[in-house]
Order: sequence, then structure tokens, then C-alpha cells
Amino acid sequence: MGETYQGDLNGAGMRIAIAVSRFNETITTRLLEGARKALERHGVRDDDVVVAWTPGAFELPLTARAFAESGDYDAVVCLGAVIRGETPHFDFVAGEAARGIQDVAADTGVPVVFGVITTDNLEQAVARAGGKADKGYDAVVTAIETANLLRQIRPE
Ligand code: INI
Repeated sequence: MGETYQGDLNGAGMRIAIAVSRFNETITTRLLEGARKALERHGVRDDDVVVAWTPGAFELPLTARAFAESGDYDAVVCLGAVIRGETPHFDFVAGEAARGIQDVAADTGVPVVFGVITTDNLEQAVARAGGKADKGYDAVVTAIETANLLRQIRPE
């Protein structure tokens, strides 16, 4: 058997960009708090983190692309909340955000993490943004692990 690659969760020295949407801000602010907690716990310095606020989740991919294409970041984390009860175009916003974020990662080779919660109602969103679960925290852990995994597979 050949190599087995696995990324660790040490974020020391990493530069991380976060794009977070202002739509459903009470939820996305909690996601950002969770993200910051994970960054601190995994050794990423506060000075090595930048945050950009977008109007909505639909604008996350374009913003993530600007960060990824700059070459300045080890990973980009996208945070947002799309709540079905509040929009007839839920599927477009959530679907395009997911596809767009994945496109940025595939096009640039930079890990771009989908920390966008998609729920039927506000209660479910609260539960995933620091209630029962913390998808902001999880998104950062995924970003660090993926960045470290890629460093192993393609050492600079
Ligand atoms: N944006 C969100 O981030 N979450 C939502 O639930 C949402 N709803 O309900 O419509 C939403 N819409 C705005 C969208 O992301 C864009 O900002 C807008 O369509 C302009 O491009």
C-alpha cells in the first residue's frame, strides 16, 4: 500500500479569510463567533484572520474567489444562513451558494469551506449556530484540516 494522507488540526502560521453574509445577521454573527473560537483553539493568530461581510449568501462565492485568487490565504471559510421559511427563492440562493463555493475551490485549488446553514426555520438555524451544533466552529476545523491535507499531497 502507498501513502496515507491525513490533515492535522494545527492552524499555527495559517492565514484564513472568512466571508460572512449579513442576511440573517443574528445567526451569522453566531457562526462567526464559533469560527473565531475554533481559530483561537487551533492556533491561528488573530492578525492572520480577515473577515469580509457580504450582503447575502448569494454573494459569498464571488467574495471567496477574490480571497482565493489573491494567493494570500491558506483557506477561505464561507458563513451564511439561508432559511426556507423566509424566501420563495431558497433553492436558488442555497443551491447557487453551494455550487459557487465549490467552483471557487475547484478553480483555484484553495480550500473553500461551505459553512452555510440551510434550514426550514429560524429555530433550526439557532440550533446549528452554537445551539446543539456549531457550524461556524466546524467550518474552521474543516478548513484547517483540508489545508494541512493538501500541504501533504502537494508540498510547496
Ligand atoms: N440571503 C441569505 O443569505 N439568506 C437568506 O435566507 C436569503 N433569503 O431569504 O432570501 C438571502 N437572500 C439574499 C441573497 O443572498 C442575495 O443577497 C440577493 O438575492 C441579492 O443578490
